[in-house]
This record gives sequence, C-alpha cells and structure tokens, in this order.
Amino acid sequence: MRALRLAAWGETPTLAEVERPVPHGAEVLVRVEATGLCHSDLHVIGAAPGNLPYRLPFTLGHEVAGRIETLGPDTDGMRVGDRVVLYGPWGCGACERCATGRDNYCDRRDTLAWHGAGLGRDGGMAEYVLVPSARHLVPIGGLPTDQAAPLSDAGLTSYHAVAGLRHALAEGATTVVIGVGGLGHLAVQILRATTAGRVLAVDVREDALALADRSGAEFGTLVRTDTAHVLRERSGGAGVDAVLDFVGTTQTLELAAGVLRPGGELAVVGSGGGHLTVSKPGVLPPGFRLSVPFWGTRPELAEVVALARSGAIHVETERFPLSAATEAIDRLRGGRVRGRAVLVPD
Ligand code: FEH
Ligand code: ZN
Ligand code: ZN
Repeated sequence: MRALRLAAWGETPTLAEVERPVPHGAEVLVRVEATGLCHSDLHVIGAAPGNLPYRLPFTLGHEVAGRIETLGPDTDGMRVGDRVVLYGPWGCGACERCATGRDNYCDRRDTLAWHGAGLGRDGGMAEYVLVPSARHLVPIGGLPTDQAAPLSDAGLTSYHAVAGLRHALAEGATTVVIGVGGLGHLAVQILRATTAGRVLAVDVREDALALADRSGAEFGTLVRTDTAHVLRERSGGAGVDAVLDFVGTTQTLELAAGVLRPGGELAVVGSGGGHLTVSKPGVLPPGFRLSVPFWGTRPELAEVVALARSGAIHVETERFPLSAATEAIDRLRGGRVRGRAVLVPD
C-alpha cells in the first residue's frame, strides 16, 4: 500500500510502498478515506533529531477517518464496513488515564516512543492504518469522512479547550478566539453551539475573519495596534470572560492578557512557543486563570461527532489527493489553507 513516510528528521516526507498491515489480537485495520493535515505535522517533520521520542521511519497522519477493513480475532463491538474516526492519542493503555479514555493525559506519556497514530506510530496518510484497539474508534454513522477526520483533532482539541472554560461562559459571557484556522473556526462553532455567550474573532487574514463570520462569530477584527481596546469596547468595557489562543505567540498571549476582565480565563492551544510573564504583583488581571489543554478525551470525541451529525458544526475543508501531500504541506506552511486540509487516498 502507499503511505506518506517520514524517514529523516527535517526532510520532506515521501510517498512509499509499504506492506499492508495485518491485524492481530485486538487490533483493527481501517481503510483510510480521509486524513487531516495539522500544524503539528509540520512540527514533527521539522523536528531536530532527538527532539521527539519517535523512531523513524513512520507514516504521518493523526486525524483519520475511514471504514473497518479487517478485525483482529480478539475484537468485539465493531463490524467490518463500519464507518469510523480514529481517536488519535494512543497512550500506554494501562494507566488510570488511558483506562478511562484520557490517553491525551496518559500518566506514562514520557516513557513512550510515540504519542499516537502518525506521531511515532504508523498513521493515516496511507491507504490503510492499523489501530491497536477498537477503543480508539468512534462510529460516525453517515457523516462524510472528510468532515469526520478533522473532528478527531481540530474538532476534539477545540471542544476540549472549550470544555475547560465552560464554567466561565455563563449567559452573556464574551469569548475571544485568536486564530481562525483549522481549529479556530471549529471553536467558534462549538462555542455558539454549546454556550450562551458571544464570540469575537481575531486573525491577521481577511479570509479568516470571513470564515469566523460564517462560523457564527458576532464580530471579527484584524490584529491592529488597538486590538485590545477594540475587543474591550465590544465586550462592554469590562473586558472579556475567556480567550482561546490558537496561535500561542508572545504577541497573542499578551493580547489575551490585555483583554481579559478580572477573573478571566485563558486557554493556550496554539504551539507558537510564546511567553507570558506570570508574577504577582504584575500585569495580569486579578483572578486570571490559565490552561494549556492538549487534544481531548475519547468520550469528548464521541460528543464532537454527535454535534457534527446534528448539523451544529461544519468543517471547512480543502481536499488534496494523497499524491499531492507535499503540495498541501507547503500550502499549510505558507498559511495558504482555508479551514482544514484533508488528504484523500487516490
Ligand atoms: C499532537 C501531538 C503532539 C503535539 C500536538 C499535537 C496536536 O496536533 C494534537 O491536537
Ligand atoms: Zn494535530
Ligand atoms: Zn497511559
């Protein structure tokens, strides 16, 4: 089968012919129909040797949907032909976190040579992907696979970040979403579908603000010298209740701290590597709370799929054939993808 393989750190991944896996024990073989492309794939590809615990080579792709092709002899609860999306974080499988579907916070994460499908283990930028257990599969019913695949990371990560702020998002609350790309546009929709407040959007691209508007944001602004003032004005002057930062640079973290009201909450989702000085006394509003959520849980993935199947969220995608994966990677690296890039085996 063909697969997009990362064979050397810092080098462009290439399509190669590899053995189609055969499932044993509790494993499941899924025929891939769609795999999302994520900024984390760019971080993995560009990682310096030794930065990640992953063993090369492996197949990329951690945002995967398709159909069950073959069930290992020790599986149950799933049938060949079932349409599924992969829960991408694969932990140790034995700790209390993994046993409760929270592989994203596996207690043994630092001992593992992988983080999941396409993250040190063979992933879904291929014709087939081998999944360790049916517990990593969520049924998607009739949802199109190019809609389902991005839910497993872009959707789940956004949903998990919103879930961590939900206590602060009462009626009339204001949330700012910084960065309206593959994750941010879904966060706007999830906020609109599951909270009672208003959503303001910030980005550096006009087309991203248009996407925010289509996703249900009440207002959007480009980054300007007075962005904080504009957002505070829009929130009635006291500041906003929550910020979801999908960029995570020093500039966006400082913007977030500058627009939050006392008791406000910041969720840092983007891996921009930015810094924010936390000191007391300091510039942060009293009662400031910070979270650094990572991916999401398996039960939450089922909730995100249910939201999508109800029509409450829609993923804006740009489809690419698997054979054009390097073009998609270049486009993502250049900020020239609207919504989420999805690779489809051709
Ligand atoms: C996956 C693995 C490592 C870092 C970040 C990620 C995210 O793409 C998961 O949402
Ligand atoms: Zn990702
Ligand atoms: Zn674990």
